[in-house]
Amino acid sequence: MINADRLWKNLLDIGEIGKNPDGGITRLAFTKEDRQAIKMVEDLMKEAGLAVHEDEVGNLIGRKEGEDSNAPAVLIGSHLDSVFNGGIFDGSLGVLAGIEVLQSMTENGISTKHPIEVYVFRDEEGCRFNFSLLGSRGMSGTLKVENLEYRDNEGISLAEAMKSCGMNPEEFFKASRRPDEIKAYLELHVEQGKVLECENLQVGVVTGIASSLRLMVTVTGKADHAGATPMNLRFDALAAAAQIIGVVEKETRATKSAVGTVGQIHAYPGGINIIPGRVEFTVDLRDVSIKVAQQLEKSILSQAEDICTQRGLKLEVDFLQRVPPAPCSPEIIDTIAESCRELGIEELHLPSGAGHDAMQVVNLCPIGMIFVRSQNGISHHPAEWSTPEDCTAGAKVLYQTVLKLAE
Ligand code: HGY
Ligand code: MN
Ligand code: MN
Ligand code: MN
Repeated sequence: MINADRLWKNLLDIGEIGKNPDGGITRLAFTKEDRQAIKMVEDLMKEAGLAVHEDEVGNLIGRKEGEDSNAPAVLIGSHLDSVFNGGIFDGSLGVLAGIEVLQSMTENGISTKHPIEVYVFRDEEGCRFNFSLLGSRGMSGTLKVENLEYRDNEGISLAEAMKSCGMNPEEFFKASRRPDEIKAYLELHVEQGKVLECENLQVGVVTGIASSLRLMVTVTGKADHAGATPMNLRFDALAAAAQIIGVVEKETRATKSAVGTVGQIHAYPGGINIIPGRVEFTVDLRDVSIKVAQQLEKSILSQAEDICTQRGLKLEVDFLQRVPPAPCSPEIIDTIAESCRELGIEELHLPSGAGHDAMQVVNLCPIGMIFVRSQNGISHHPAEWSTPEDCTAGAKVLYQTVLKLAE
């Protein structure tokens, strides 16, 4: 089976890269920290005896050959980039467990008909450029050239950041794989929620992944004197934005299933004694049902329009990304569940509220995901934690399932 101590040691080692004073990690795409983590994992892949290469969007790929090298490959993987001040398990667990599975197979003298590849997908979080799943879009052929024009808050574009890592962004399309090359994709990931913990279970079988809609909303009014301007003569962009943000929360709660978040807000010019003339804020909306997600989007945007019209302000909505919900393959769900039973691990079937690379790879092949319990359900935070025992249980289920899919 797998070498649990080696997996845990690698998790803690990679968790040191990009570590902040309060214990969180910041490893944004195409930064020094990101490159350091990629380098460490490249060395681990080589130690595991994998054939390693980086593709044209910066994905790192380690391949274990199959008895039939022309058979479609089984893919496993996840990401190494993080959010600002995030946790050490989000993404890294899936990458390191994938390498551990292949290294253990080789050490146990196990070969399979189908080749198996571990993917480290670049820029899954989309925290630096507000555009996520870059690597898995590139690999599944859904990346568009205009996507490389997204800029970070220093004005650096995705294309420029890729160039800074020695890549040629014009060749991004060469990263895409053909459907006939790939048999299935399997991702191990921390749950990032509280369901497994509430049920006191180590492992979850993911049934589907929620949609992801990301908006940049700009409200434009008129900056003016905070003291000399009577309330009825104001065009206050921040007061309007506050009303709209209240609508996001109210309408999302009313669905009883969706989630809605305003993670970033900037008011300009930003003086204590100036009425804000312009406000920019992000909206992140998700639901496992596309119907609920579309209805929610419509209701929020029409109320935002009304609020701005009544106040004589201008509303602009920039659609940063729209990814539909991704269903997991029933066959792979059954295979994961079978592995759990064989290992004596009780499993639970649940949807994923968090987004994952699997929601792009689903454009190429059937997908499956295995969750590991998150302590207090915390993630995207320094307190993100899963126990060595739970990580080992998840990695064992991954090992068992990969053997079945690749046999
Ligand atoms: O934002 C997400 O859902 C994921 O962590 N990328
Ligand atoms: Mn994440
Ligand atoms: Mn993740
Ligand atoms: Mn087969």
